[in-house]
Amino acid sequence: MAGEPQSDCLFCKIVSGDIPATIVRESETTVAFRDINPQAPTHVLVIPKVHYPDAASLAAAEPLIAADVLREAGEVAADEKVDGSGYRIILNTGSGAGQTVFHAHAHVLGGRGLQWPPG
Ligand code: IU
Repeated sequence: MAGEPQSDCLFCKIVSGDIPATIVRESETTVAFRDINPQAPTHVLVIPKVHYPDAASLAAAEPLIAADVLREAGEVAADEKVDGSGYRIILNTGSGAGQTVFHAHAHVLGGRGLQWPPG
């Protein structure tokens, strides 16, 4: 069923606690944890507890949870004190855009200068 945990999904296993992660925030609907391959001094992933393959499909099915992900991303930036200097919320969507894990997630990147356009 849509949104149900997927047995082959790494991020579903982080939600269930079967795979460890450095969790920095948790809400009723989301988990935020440090990326294992950080691309900036702050690099945190915010994921919904429900399984959708990308942010757009999450937003279409569960718009309130998609909003929770964005709110939590902002809270991460405040917790990490990168909100003053500026930070980026990134939603890679599709393999051509660099998505490698097909459970919706928002990257929160900050703590260094960020170029535009991104590569
Ligand atoms: P992407 O947008 O799908 O490319 O982002 C997936 C991210 O998940 C990527 O930055 C990985 O470093 C990160 N990640 C992780 O934090 N823990 C893991 O066990 C795995 C990937 I696999």
